Amino acid sequence: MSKLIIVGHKNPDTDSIISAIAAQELFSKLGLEAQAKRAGEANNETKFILEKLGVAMPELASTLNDGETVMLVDHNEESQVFEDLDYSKISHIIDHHKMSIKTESPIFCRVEPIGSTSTLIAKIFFEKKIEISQTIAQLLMAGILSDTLNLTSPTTTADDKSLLAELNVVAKIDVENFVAEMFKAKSSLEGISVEDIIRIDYKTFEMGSNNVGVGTWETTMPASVNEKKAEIIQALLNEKVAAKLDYIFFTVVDILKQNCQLYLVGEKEIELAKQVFSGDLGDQEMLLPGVVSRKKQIVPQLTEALSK
Ligand SMILES: [Mn+2]
Repeated sequence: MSKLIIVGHKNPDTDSIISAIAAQELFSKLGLEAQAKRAGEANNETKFILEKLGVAMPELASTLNDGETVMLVDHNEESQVFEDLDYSKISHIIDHHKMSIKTESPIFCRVEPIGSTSTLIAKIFFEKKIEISQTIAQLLMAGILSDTLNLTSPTTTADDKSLLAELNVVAKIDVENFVAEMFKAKSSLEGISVEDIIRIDYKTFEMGSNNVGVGTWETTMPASVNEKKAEIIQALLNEKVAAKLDYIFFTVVDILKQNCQLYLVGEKEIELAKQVFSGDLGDQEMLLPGVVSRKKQIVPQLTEALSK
């Protein structure tokens, strides 16, 4: 029998790591040999959650061994897949992003417009009536709360809310306290360099004929990041050149105030931002009230403008 390697996207966020761990549990209980891996260094929020719940960090994904196939969780875009992946080995996708990847043969695929991949894994547990351990229920709740910013992101659906409540019958956590601790860990800059700030939640996208990088830093303390704005903008400019990007953007999302500052590194970015968004333009930045989701409120709008 082949072994299923389960892995989330590069620059992994909490949902990407947790959905792999929970999928390992789910598919093992369904009788497959499954192992969760990660496609990069985990962030401080994810480290906090796994430590608190006593769960081991998955090992780094690498070249596949003979007889191994891959389940992609929380992504299906080529630019986000771990290095060294043989695309013919993709056998499953579980995701909540737009479809992008082409596979060489038919695969198992479950994609829904839902707040997190963790929500989707929880849904499959309940549909298949597979028993969920307390730890897995707690992990899945953390994944949902992280990706939906405690159910406030516009990506949040009714399923996220109802499955979160259903999971807590088993998980038994104090959600408000847990979320406050998670967001504190997410906002911590301990051990984080300026390069880390832009890399930790960073994705590249094809928009029309343009390659565009969009980094995000979600925080309850935007001032701690804004202090380093000049250095961050320089690091973004370096990345733009190194990766031959047409545009690079960065958002500092204020989780509590529900807005973001869009950092604008140069004239091209300023012009595009003026065309696409209606926020107040400041010094190399634009304030976007109500904008917290890269997936719903930044990327589609930029893509539309750059595809004309
Ligand atoms: Mn996700």
